[in-house]
Amino acid sequence: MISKFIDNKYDMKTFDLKISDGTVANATETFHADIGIKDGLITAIGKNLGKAKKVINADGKLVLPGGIEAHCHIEQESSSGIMTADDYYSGSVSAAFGGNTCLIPFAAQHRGQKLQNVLDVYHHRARPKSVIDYSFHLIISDPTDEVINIELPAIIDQGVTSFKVYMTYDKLIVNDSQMLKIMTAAKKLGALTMVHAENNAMINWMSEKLLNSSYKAPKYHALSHPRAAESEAINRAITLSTFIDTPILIVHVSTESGARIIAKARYDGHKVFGETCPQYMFLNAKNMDLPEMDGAQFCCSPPLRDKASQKEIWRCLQNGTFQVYSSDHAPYRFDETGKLHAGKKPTFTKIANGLPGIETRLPLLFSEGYLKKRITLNHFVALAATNVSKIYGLDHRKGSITEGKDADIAIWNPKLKKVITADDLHDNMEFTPYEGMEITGWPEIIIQRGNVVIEDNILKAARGDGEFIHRKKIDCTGMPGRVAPELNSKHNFDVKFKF
Ligand code: DUC
Ligand code: ZN
Ligand code: ZN
Repeated sequence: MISKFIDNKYDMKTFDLKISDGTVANATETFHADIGIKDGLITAIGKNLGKAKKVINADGKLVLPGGIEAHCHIEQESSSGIMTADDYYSGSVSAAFGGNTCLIPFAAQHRGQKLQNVLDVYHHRARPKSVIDYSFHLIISDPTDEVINIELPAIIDQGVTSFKVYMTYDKLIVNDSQMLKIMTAAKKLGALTMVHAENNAMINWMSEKLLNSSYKAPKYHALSHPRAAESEAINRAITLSTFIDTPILIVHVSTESGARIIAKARYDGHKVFGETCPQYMFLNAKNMDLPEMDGAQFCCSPPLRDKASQKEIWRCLQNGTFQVYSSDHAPYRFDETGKLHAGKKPTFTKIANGLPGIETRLPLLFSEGYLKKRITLNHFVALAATNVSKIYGLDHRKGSITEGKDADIAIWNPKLKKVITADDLHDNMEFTPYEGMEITGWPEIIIQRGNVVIEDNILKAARGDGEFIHRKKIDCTGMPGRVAPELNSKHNFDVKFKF
């Protein structure tokens, strides 16, 4: 029962922790209250709550749900065998300093691998190291019958209820028939298919043309992944998923044309979600026009676009086309372990793809989105945590400041100004694409299940304090979807398809 504003109700109880006098915000409301925490849970929200073993005074601060980072690559081997620079310790510490209390990185299947072995490896990597809670999305690159019909259901039963597929990259790509097979399984099992949507043939065609004319520098990576490659693939992925009426989430959308396809599908009632990332809002391809190999630091896929695209992506975040805002933290250092793994001067096709950003995701949005009045504080919270908790089946535990939920809280100082610099960040990278940006508003105190993770700029949590969170199946209640007439026995001569 909500006890907000009920005075003295909790006088007789002693909380483990009380956060007093803060301005609390959820995705739907903002109010002034104290929060009482006991046994890792939020047990009271109100005034004059009574005693606590520890009290944090949040006067003048914003008390928000801990962020949930739903797209990041941590201690993951790429398909070319390069390991990301962050393991579950540095990745989770950096996430926590950026206002997060939960992560959902990828557990990547490479061809020939059994899903259970893949998941076990990632549990083994995360369990002893993560300082905050975590789940995983699978990456499926080898959808054999065995994988889809036998291995995948077992993984979903273990609370890993989403997976990513790629429409590009030679060692990851799944074709349309495989997509249909995977999506049909997702429909049956209550899982969510996440899609990296770029047309592989268009990328290869452009890359060949550029290289044949000796355009090899990092900045040409941006040209080699045309906007139309993204929109074509988004259209195809959504067409396949809506044909069989199964939920789909298009990750890291960088184009207006792609966003429009998502918006139209949502307007039509389909179970379609969209995600974008800070790099498409704060950076553009001009950042790549640097001497020598320096532009490699900005190579990511889909690539950075232009200023006009930035504006459109902001608009689509504001208007709800994108429900998810993630960092896509893919940390590859600017050396032979990462960006330059294929030599000192590789062509743009051989540069590791991805940008770091797990610690800057929320401060960037807070400063440039909320404080500059592009979005409300409640929308900030929705994008930081609540939407992800609902879409990915975490809302029984996380995503809002509500009695009964995990006491995962980030206390923000809305007045603190700091210039972003790689030296101050806690990931294992030596650069940040946001170097030199002045940001107002930073998280100062991070609390996970009632325990202080960060206070006074000091990490208080230990390796392994984070726990694996079993996620629920995907709930698309309220998204009507449509069964294709050919699959609907009322319209198809009574053919009954067995999925
Ligand atoms: N896709 C991602 O999701 N991250 C990094 C690179 C990529 O292709
Ligand atoms: Zn991707
Ligand atoms: Zn990614």
